[in-house]
Amino acid sequence: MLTLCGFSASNYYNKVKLALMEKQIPFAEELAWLGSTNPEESPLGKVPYLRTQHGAISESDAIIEYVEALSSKVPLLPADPFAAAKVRELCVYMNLHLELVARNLYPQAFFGGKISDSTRDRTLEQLKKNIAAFAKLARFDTPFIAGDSFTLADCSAIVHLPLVSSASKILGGSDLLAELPVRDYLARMSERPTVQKVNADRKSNTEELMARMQAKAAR
Ligand SMILES: N[C@@H](CCC(=O)N[C@@H](CS)C(=O)NCC(=O)O)C(=O)O
Repeated sequence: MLTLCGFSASNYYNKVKLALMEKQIPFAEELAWLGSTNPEESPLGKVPYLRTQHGAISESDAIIEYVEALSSKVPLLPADPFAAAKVRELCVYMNLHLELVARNLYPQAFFGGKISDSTRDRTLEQLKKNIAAFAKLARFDTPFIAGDSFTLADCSAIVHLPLVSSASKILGGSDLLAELPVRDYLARMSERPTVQKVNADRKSNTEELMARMQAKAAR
C-alpha cells in the first residue's frame, strides 16, 4: 500500500494526489504538516512524500514518475517519446517557471506577511516573461493542456495555475494569466470527480491550516 504524506492545502501534494486518483492506484493519506514531517522520509522537510513498501520518495516529480511507472492501466504520459517529452517540458514550465516564481508572492498574497516592493516587482516581471513563453507551449485548443488526453501536465496545471492567477492579481492588481483561456480550462477540469475531491479536501484543509497559523501567531 502507498501512503501519501503531507497536507491537502499543498499544491504539490495535490499534484501527486491527482495523479494517483486518475491512475486509479489505491493509496492512503497521512497528515503531515510542515515541521512535523519525517526527516528520514523527506530530508528537506517538504511535502509531499510517498511511503512505499521499499522506502519513501520525496519530491513530487520523482514521485509522479514512480507512480506513472507503477501502472499502465491509465497512462498519464504518451507512449511516443517525443510527445512524452513535450508533456514533461510543459510540466517544467509550470512547476519551475510559473509556480516556483509565483511562490515569492505567497507570503503576502495568502499568509498575511509582507514582501519587499522589489521582490514583488521583480517577481511579477519574471512571471510576465515566463507566462508568455508558457503560452507558446500550452494547448488551449485541445481538451487537455498538452493535447487530447489527460496527462501529468494537467496534474500540474490544475493545482498551480489558480495560485499564479490569484497571487498576481492580489499583488499586481491583475491576473497575469487572464489573457489565456485558463479559467475555461480549469472549469472544464473541475467537472472531473478526481478534481472535485482534491478541491473539496483542499478547502477544508486550508481552513485548518489558517486556523493553525492564527493560533500560532496569537501565542
Ligand atoms: N520541489 C518540491 C516542492 C514541494 C514544496 O515546496 N512543498 C511545500 C508545500 S506546498 C513545502 O513543503 N514547503 C516547505 C519548505 O519548502 O520548506 C516538490 O516538487 O515536491
